[in-house]
Amino acid sequence: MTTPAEGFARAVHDRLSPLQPVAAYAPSNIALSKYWGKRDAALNLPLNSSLSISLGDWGTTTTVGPAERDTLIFNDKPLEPDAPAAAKIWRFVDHFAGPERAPLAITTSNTIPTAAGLASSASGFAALALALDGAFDTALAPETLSMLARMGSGSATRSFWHGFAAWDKGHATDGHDSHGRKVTAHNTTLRIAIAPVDTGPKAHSSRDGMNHTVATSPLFPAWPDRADADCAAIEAAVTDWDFKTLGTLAEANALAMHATMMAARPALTYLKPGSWQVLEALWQARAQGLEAFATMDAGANVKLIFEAASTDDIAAAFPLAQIIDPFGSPQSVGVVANS
Ligand code: 2P0
Repeated sequence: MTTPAEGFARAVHDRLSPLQPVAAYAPSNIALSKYWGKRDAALNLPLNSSLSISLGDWGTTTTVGPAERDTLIFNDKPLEPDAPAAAKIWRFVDHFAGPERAPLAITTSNTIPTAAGLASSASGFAALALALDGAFDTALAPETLSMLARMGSGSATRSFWHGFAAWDKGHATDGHDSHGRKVTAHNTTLRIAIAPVDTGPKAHSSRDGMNHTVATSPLFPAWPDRADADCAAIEAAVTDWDFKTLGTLAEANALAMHATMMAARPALTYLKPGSWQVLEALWQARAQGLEAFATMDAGANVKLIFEAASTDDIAAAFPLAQIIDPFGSPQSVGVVANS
């Protein structure tokens, strides 16, 4: 069995003091083909591959630098080291820089509007890995940083690139081949709209939700192969740019993931009546010719997928939705400034 500490030690050989404060940016992402279920909980190894679109300038900026004692500022508020979110972050830092590391000051802030109700662990762990790489001058490749960020949060593997990214599940028991990679598309017309349904904290973390689904859902055994097939077909639809196939498969994949959860015992659902209202409205609009599709994650909000030409129709049909252009001159991924 490989431990996370061994996984990190293989990639980060030197135990250095941070040279300088470094800020790094990583975008959040939304899966078009979902990650749901782990084959190794300690290393965060998935049972299936997944594919996402990054959210441009919706993401996280994190600064890491030398300090007299460990401090962590999260969205302008100091976080005590034993708060659950802080403990996860410091564990990651200890793995990266070694338990004997010098004290660090970490400041992290999200540009994702709170009202969007999106989780930020994906961009958070990606930005942290990029900032640590800069501060310790380890100069690791994005794929290696993605592999390390996976041990903070699985979806972070896909937050190292703008545009489309795939997380190949890999086969090695030590997880070295389970990381993200950029998927190049020649088309930049994809747009996302977040239809807010419930922006409060969720009752079940996605980590607990997926573990419960794997352990108890009689529908789960059908999921990993189905999800891998969807992922490959969605990647082909991205590279060939077949938007209708992409959207149709993404919506079906999301509903299949939610079906595995609803069949869990006891049942688990992140969707609320408002989620179904958005879906009904979408399906009615689609029957009348609007080419748009939906995807939902471990929360009640519905994300609409469409092409730029449908933006006005989406804004009219879903006036509360926040529209994101993933390709609109976002801040570059990686180190942004020496502060
Ligand atoms: C995804 N989700 O592919 C899926 C779809 C939620 C639903 O990745 O346990 O926070 O830290 O690896 O990455 C959310 O799970 O879970 C997620 P951990 P993570 O985006």
